[in-house]
Amino acid sequence: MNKQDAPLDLLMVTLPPVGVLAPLLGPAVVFAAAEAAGYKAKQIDFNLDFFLKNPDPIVAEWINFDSYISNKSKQIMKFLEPSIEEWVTLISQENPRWVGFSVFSFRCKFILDKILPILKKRCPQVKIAVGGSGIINTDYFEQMRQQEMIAAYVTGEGEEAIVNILKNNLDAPGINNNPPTQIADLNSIEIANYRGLKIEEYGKVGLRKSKPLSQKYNIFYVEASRGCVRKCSFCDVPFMKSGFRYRSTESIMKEINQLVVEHQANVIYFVDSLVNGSLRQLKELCTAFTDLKQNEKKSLSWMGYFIVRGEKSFPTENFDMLKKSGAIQIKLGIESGSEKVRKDMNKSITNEEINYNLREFRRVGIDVCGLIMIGFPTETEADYEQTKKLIIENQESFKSTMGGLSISWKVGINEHKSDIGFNPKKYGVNYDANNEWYSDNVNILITSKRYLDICNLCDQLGLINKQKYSKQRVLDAVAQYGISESDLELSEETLKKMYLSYINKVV
Ligand code: B12
Ligand code: SF4
Repeated sequence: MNKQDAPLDLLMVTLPPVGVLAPLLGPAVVFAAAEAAGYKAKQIDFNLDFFLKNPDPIVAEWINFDSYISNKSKQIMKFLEPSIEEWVTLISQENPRWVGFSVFSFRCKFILDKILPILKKRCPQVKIAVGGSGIINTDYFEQMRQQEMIAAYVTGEGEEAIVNILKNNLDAPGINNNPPTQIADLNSIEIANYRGLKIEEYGKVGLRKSKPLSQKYNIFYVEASRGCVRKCSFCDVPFMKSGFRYRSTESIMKEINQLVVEHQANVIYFVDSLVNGSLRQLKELCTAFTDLKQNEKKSLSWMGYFIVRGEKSFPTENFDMLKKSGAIQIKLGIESGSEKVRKDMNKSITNEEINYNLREFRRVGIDVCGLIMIGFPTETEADYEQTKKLIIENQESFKSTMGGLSISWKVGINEHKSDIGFNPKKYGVNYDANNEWYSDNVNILITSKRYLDICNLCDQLGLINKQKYSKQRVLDAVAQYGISESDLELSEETLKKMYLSYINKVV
């Protein structure tokens, strides 16, 4: 039998909900690894399909959908049910040996819960593997495995795991709760393969349709490194992608050249946890970008995540180097305006270092998106005020088309593979009857009050909050505690008392 007639070994599927700025990298590299190992594979993006088929307001609701807190699930299901039917039909027509669901974040669990029972019923012969950053609560996935809803779940890197799965070697590292190992040499990984995806639709559908940004930019994700050089207490990267490793500049540029030639990429979005983990690699990359732009007259820019560094390790000329190489947007991990809170986060950067970075990015003209976290368990009202102060003092740095702030509403602790998730008591964290965490300083009411307050501040200053949750979502969450929008205007002290009286009553 030639390969064309052979049965399909793997159908890789991108599960919703996730953005559609560009095709996701995770499934595309797993797909590439399966093909390189000689398996017959196809890939499809159910998430993009949902964007293409549904109106903007539904997509807007869906993209920020969080089934834990939203009361909108019935409304969403009306739009999802027909899609789920079609997706299951498509899988049954392809009839692969394995379906590989790529689970981008914890939010995708909702859709898994809906699709798996239908798929199992209609295609009992198809084996199901799940992998991706969303595989955090291994108890849940182990239970799904025991109920035979899935045959394999993968924690950690998927390139070697998928090959073991296709060999039916389910005792291999990273599969079904076996501890993952790490790929030491990132240069050995196959380059992402987007074959079969509707590449031309990304960045242009749904919410993006009306935005001129997307017409100008043809964005692709690239990964230059894995892991991180720091260990912030709220972050799962040190546990999920531990050990900082990076690819050679040659291998990265080979991928970028391919994206430019085959897909006319003009913006590279580095998905690494940080692009300035290795200063040597960053300098090499900047030189390679500058050369490519100059020698081949290519219009190419890039964006990525950045850790704040002091002037000694990152002098001012480095900011000029970033600009010259085509950096257009940097996501900067600031988290809090309070040095004390950042210390508790194990992120010991000073306010002076933050100000230095913001000043320099402004000087050279690179947009900054500041990553801010409201309501860390040790954050007092005075600490929170310092965060507001930092934003107000540096507002000019966040005023740009691609910049702004990304303010997260609730610090993820439950089920999180982070120091705070493993050791909540160390940070004074307790749980209430709704399984929401609280501490002496912070609870869901106080976090919500601070969050809405800081969103108001952004509006007043004309800054965009990139990670905007709808106000309704926050109000839905506090309504469980009998708290209305006007109650959130009460003082923190009063809200603390109301919260304590609620939990004491319930417990
Ligand atoms: C780029 C990115 C984004 C972008 C792009 C998403 C998009 N398409 O628009 C933006 C900024 C929009 C974004 C948004 C969000 N993100 Co985000 N994002 C990332 C980031 C930085 C990179 C993802 C990536 O491409 N990685 C590189 C690829 C190669 O790795 P990978 O996806 O993990 O895939 C590997 C394995 O997981 C595995 N694998 C993947 N799929 C499969 C499938 C099978 C079958 C197998 C076997 C293996 C396998 O193999 C791959 C290769 O080793 C990650 C952090 C990180 N460094 O990974 C966070 C991350 C994925 N995001 C995260 C979150 C929480 C979010 C948000 C929910 C934040 C929020 N509160 O709004 C939103 C939700 C998405 C949305 N609404 O669009 C979390 C997920 C945590 C979790 N466990 O749920 C992460 C891990 C960051 C973090 N540490 O907290 N995100
Ligand atoms: S928050 Fe950023 S700097 Fe801190 S450990 Fe996570 S990825 Fe690294």
